Amino acid sequence: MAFPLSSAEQHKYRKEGFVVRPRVFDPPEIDDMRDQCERLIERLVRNRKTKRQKFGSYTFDSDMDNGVIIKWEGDSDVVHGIEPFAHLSLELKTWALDPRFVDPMKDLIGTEAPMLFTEKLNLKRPRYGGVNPLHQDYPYWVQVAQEAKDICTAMLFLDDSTLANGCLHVAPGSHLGGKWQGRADTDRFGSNEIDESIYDDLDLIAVEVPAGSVILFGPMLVHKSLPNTSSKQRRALLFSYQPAGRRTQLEALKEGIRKSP
Ligand SMILES: O=C(O)CCC(=O)C(=O)O
Repeated sequence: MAFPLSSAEQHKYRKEGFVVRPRVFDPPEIDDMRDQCERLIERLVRNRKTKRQKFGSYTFDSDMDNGVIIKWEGDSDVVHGIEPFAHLSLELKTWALDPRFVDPMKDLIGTEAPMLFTEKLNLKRPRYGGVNPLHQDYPYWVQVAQEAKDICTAMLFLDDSTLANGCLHVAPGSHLGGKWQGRADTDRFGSNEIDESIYDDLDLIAVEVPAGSVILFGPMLVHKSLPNTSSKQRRALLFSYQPAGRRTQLEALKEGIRKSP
């Protein structure tokens, strides 16, 4: 393996629940991915005028012709994100198979052949990009995946990610505390969001990273991100892997099983 986890990274992952690898991809590679992402978004949302539904903090639009969920910034025409999308872009699917993603996943998941469970493109557009509320991925996935506990995510930042444009915040060690308590003041989907008022001693750190950096984390890590109040983009690709042969998010969508955040 060319990019396995070092023993220091394995230690940090066990203790804190995440690992940061700065500048894994170089600027021309990031340019290519940004370009593919923008083309895909343009193709999916051009002239789209379908009914949207609000669940928890999100506004959804299910595009079942393309097998993709589009998340919008409320009722605006600004896209918040899409999922899953590997079946819609051979180029982005090929990037997801890059050993810089797959090699560390072999160590994290403990499998020789990690395969994609789902893929998200999260956009925080300048001045519009909204919040991703405090959550663990596990409760969203537990009804969709065959073994949600085995899914790990590589989040690649396509832009410099700062406090101002909505970088990721993580709670080190939070993955060791089981499932955190969800909101009781919203719909069933929204109850997957963590009730922040219960955890007033929550210790979140902001992970500011340059474009091309990757954060690796598991399904129990508590994390969130804030709105983009800057004039700069904050785009990120999240590739989530699991052992081969298990149901994917796309298959679950086609079978009518619930969506994820
Ligand atoms: O894009 C972000 O900042 C948040 C990512 C995340 O937590 C998610 O999509 O579930």
